[in-house]
Amino acid sequence: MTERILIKNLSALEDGPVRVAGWVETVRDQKKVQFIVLRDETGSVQLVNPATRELNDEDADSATKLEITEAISGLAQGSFVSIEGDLKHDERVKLGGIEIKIRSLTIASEAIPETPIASDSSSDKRMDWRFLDLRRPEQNLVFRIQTTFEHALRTYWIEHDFIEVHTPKLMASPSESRAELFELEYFDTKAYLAQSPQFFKQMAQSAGFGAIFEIAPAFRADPSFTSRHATEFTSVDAEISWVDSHEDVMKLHEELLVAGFTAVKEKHGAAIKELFDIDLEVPTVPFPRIPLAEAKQIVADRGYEIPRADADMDPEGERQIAAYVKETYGHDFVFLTDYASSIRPFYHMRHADNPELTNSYDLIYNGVEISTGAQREHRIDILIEQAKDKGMEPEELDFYLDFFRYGVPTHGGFGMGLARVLMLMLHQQSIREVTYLFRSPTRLMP
Ligand code: AMO
Repeated sequence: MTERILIKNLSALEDGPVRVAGWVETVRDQKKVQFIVLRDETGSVQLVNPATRELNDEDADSATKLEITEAISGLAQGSFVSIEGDLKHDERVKLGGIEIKIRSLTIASEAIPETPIASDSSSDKRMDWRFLDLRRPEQNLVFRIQTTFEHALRTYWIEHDFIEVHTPKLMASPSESRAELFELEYFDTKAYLAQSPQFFKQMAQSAGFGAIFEIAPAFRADPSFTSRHATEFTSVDAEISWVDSHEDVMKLHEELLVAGFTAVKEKHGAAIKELFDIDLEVPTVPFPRIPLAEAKQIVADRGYEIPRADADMDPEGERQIAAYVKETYGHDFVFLTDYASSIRPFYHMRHADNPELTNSYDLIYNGVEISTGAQREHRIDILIEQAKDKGMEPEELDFYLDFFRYGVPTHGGFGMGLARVLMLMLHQQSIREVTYLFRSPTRLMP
């Protein structure tokens, strides 16, 4: 059998025999001629078949032609077929200026004619039928972009001597807080699903790994239904040794994002414009940095009062500060820095001259938090004090505290939600649109 050609590569070929395979998008069955639009994972192409409606003694091939015609007449949208035929360039063909005249057709799998979802189906219905929803070209592009983005991050990390780690997702203790924790039976004891790789990325610092990264699932038993929360999400994590402050972490973070966005723009910029009508911008460095207290004042001056002054920015506050940053610096990203220790985890280093503040940041992109980063407290006595300060029992954390008892460099890092980056990059309403299979308090299927 001739080699299968991806549809995107057809236009570069000369007229002649080809084989393509994919699923049937539409069939137009006219009396004298039949048209199929066939789509594969790279694009769509028009197939044409001059219809043979009855046997003709003068044509030795008429039985085969009749069979093909009848097969096409009965083809349901969504069926997967393989076609051999003759490629012809023809400017009059609207779809890419090429057409394939069918010589043979093999049906790999017939679809049920009634498709369960349509373009106006609700998001929930589409999620129920995610495999069909994913056939949309926009969805296909999302996951190509994700692949390119992750590849670019990995390339950056490898070029900068990072080590990739795979930390366990089954844990004996919570990694972030007692809230939002999935607990499960683990033989005759309890286990928890990792909320982040936090403790184990810090362990790598004590192990002398220097700089590490991980892209892996994280779990949060978050009962809320928002556009930015999932109960399982892909977390992009990095941790580096020998930082002087969170500034070193932010520098890494922005360089990494520039690498990711540059690769996505180069490879998919035209498709993003075509399918999402977005001119993707590669951010410039340095990203603006604003201390959280100052950001809250800016937002207040714009007339928005954050509901709890002692708390984190709320979503509207994030939108307001992003609007300010866009107007003032023309930038889509902003680091909000120096969060109050009262709203940060015990492992964040506090300011030497003001323990009320931490060496930490959140990164906001197009008005939504995509990441948290910090310099970590590496001095065991202070770390224990900070844990107690947060009402934690140091005994429970002993395995973690050991990492700091046998020598550890200064260090810091960040965790970033992959789906949030994609959602904001592609102006989507929710992370569920850019998550392969979304998990929420009420969604465990498919
Ligand atoms: P944090 O809890 O802020 O920090 O999480 C880091 C980033 O992970 C993403 N994220 C989520 N994405 C989807 N659904 C969720 N339920 C969800 N929760 C978090 C967000 C968020 O900014 N250990 C620290 C990071 C660090 O300091 O290295 C941590 O987990 O994009």
